[in-house]
Amino acid sequence: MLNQEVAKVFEQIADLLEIKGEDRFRINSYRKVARSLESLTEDVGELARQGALQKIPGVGKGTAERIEQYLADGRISLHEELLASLPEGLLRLLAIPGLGPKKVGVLYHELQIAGVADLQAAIAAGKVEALPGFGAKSVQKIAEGIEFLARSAGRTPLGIGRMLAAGIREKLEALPGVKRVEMAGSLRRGRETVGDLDLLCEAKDGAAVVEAFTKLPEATGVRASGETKGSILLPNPEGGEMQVDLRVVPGESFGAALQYFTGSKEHNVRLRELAVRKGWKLNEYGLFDGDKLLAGRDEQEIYRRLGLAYIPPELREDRGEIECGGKVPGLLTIEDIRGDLHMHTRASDGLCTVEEMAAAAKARGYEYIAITDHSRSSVIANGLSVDRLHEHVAAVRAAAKRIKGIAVLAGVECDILSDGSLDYPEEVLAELDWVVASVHAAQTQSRDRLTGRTVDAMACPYVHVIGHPSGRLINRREAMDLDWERVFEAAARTRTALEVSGAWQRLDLKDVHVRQAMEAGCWLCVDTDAHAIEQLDQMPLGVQTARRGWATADRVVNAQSLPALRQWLAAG
Ligand code: DGT
Ligand code: CA
Ligand code: CA
Ligand code: ZN
Repeated sequence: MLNQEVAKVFEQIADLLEIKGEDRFRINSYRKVARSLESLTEDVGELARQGALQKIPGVGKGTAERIEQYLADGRISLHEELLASLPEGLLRLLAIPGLGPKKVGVLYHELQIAGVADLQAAIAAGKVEALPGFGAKSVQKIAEGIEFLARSAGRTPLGIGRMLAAGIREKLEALPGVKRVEMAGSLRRGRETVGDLDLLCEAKDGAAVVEAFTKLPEATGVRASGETKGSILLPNPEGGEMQVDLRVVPGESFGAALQYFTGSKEHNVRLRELAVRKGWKLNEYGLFDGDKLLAGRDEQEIYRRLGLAYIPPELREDRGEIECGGKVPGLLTIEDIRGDLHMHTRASDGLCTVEEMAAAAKARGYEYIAITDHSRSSVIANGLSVDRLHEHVAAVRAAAKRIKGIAVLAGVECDILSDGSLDYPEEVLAELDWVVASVHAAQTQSRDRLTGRTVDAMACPYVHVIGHPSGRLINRREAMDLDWERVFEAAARTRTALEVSGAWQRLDLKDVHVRQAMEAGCWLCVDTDAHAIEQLDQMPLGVQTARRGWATADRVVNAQSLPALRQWLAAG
């Protein structure tokens, strides 16, 4: 479906019109179309074929023609005209947290600012502060936003990296003579962002594989091409290009190469030291005693010969995994996951029905799910009033009775309001099977207030888990400034689980916070926050993040059987 793609173009048209200072009505009409397309469940292409585009809320004759143009040519003239009429750098300004199209327009018209460098110079010269609608505080935020962007520059969220790598991997696997293809590097370790994509291929004729690799139609450039390695560039949906490194090795050294190219560099340094201490040598071809190959075909064998248990890729960061001999008993695996306890339906901002979500979860082998739509204060997410919540809960319970083979818990994702109170009274929350409490607004309060809000929410006996506890969006929005020690202490004391969201934009808690939460004795809940059935497949991202924080299955609520989960709930 092209729905999201077309929605993005309309969103950008609205942004560009707003930068130009066009009238509000026109800007809003394009934004409305973008919103409708985002939440549309039918395929926009299908609607166009039926001549039914004008059924989409906000779409009139002119807009329908623009959508048709996009479907036919992959472009919209108005969009291209707007892009051509403004400096390219203005769009990059929009990515800065704290800067919207309206402010970008003011910067452009008043100070002729056309890109990030201009903006930095103008801030340094004190010119931005003096503009109407800016002020010292908002300029400070913008300056921090620029720094934040610079720090994340060049790294891409893991979820996007995995998607791109999976596409290339599939094509390589189909080539003649290719035995297998594995992901390596930060991608395999499950780091939250990746700098490039590393793939390793087993084949005899390296040159032929590399040649086919460099000729892939999606490659927009070739960085290197040789007998055993090649490097290409792919268009990155996050902007710019993404480098993919491929190495081709024979079977007898595949395990050694996989170990070497998985990294991390720091982990590998420690491993080589262990080898040297035994008088051996470790490199990408194998583990050697003089000329004698001790291990090379099999990655596990390398760890075994070095006197270690097999160290899972997620732990290979030199964060103590070597010291403990590679043993983390009970480390969470994807097979441990029994259910998904955070997802949305059409009742709020999801795209599917309760039945569709339940059937999809059942197909994924789950024992249970919780339906957790938004609460009333999340207005843009179509949050539920108390009356609508009651109706929805009745509908979820009725659906749960009809659907066999999976338990469906009636839950909610309840906003933690700016004063630390919850978006529903306690007696309403008490009726639900499962309550996720999340901060969705006022995320820039002081550390003390933000921490207090989260801690207050955990004190409510009907709150089972804190959703995306840090509120960060990878490469987009910084985490809230929380006193994590206080958060973990309260979570452990009140037995409130902390979410490890597998949603690719979030991965929240992040790995190091998972580790601290584990040390503090907290419970975790690894879930997906799915807004559509395909997003249930983000669970491995959450599991990898939890593993990077050394999470064990015995402390993950949704790694418990349904009876054990019910006991956990009953224990209060
Ligand atoms: P990234 O791409 O920045 O997200 O991080 P990585 O870990 O994927 O790093 P990358 O792509 O530069 O290299 C992949 C792995 O290959 C790395 O984790 C360890 C190994 N490697 C690469 N270059 C070196 C090196 O110069 N020395 C050592 N010991 N290992 C290296
Ligand atoms: Ca890499
Ligand atoms: Ca690389
Ligand atoms: Zn949610």
